[in-house]
Amino acid sequence: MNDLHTLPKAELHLHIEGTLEPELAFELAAKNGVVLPHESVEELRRQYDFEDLSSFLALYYATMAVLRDASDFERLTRAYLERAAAQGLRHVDVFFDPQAHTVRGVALGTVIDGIRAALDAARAELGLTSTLLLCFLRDRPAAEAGQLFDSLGEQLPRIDGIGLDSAEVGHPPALFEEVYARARAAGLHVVAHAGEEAGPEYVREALDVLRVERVDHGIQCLQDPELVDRLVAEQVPLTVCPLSNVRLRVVDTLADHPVLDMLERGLLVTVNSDDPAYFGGYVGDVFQGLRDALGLTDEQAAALARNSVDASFAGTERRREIH
Ligand code: ES4
Ligand code: ZN
Repeated sequence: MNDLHTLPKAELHLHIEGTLEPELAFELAAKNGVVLPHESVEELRRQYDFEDLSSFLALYYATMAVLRDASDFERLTRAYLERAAAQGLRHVDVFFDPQAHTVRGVALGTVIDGIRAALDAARAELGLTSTLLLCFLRDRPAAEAGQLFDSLGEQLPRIDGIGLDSAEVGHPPALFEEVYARARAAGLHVVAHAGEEAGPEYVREALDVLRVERVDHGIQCLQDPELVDRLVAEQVPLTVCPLSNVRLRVVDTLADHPVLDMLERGLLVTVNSDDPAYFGGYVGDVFQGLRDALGLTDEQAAALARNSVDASFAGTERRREIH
């Protein structure tokens, strides 16, 4: 059997703030004089028993309050990249949530300086390439997303694309049509979360209105056979996150997860960790979990790894190099 941790692969759905392990959270809280509403690392970990997406998001936004200066973002990102490289990751498209930091007084430049420093170092030291994707929070006003995009200025060339995340139901993709059009006109990559908790109509809107290149999650497409046919025909990459789906109770158990059926059905599926510090594992652990729970074969593992590289924003040359 193949060693899943050495299979060359890419990660396409990873929120850098979701890589904040409790140990680092407490260390940064002490450094920055931030009080976490938990007694200890163990008590914080005990909170990781989520009901749904919004119960997770509440803890995710509260805990990231320990991130204050550029060195905090750099440490966070470095720690993730080291784990990623150790599990066979050769490229990663990294999401970050600027509004979750600017609303608490941390400047956008500070956030990007820290993350970028770590991404650049990983390229040189670990041979791990990356892109940086700015996510708009869909449960905040679309006008705020537009203002954020306008305010990018000298930061614009430091990002590679945009995404859309946070609480999905009631915040459909079409609300963000204008800012997506501007991002596309600026030559940025465009992706969006759709079909995680909300239905197939959100996936259609992301494709037709936002004109995304990939759909993040997308698993609710399975409710709509016509949409599945379209996603197969157009080979739209889906960044599926099996451990996330189980922890947020979108799917009952890993053994019930449809990801391998989706692969066999001809969908361009990739597997990803989403928020690995919160959901029980990094990408290598996701592959291992699928082997243990669903009997992932070597051929399926190779197909998922190949898809992840093909659907990444690594660029033609780099994709060829990784294969
Ligand atoms: C997220 Cl799992 C998930 N879904 C939507 N938005 C998010 N932000 C961070 N993790
Ligand atoms: Zn996500």
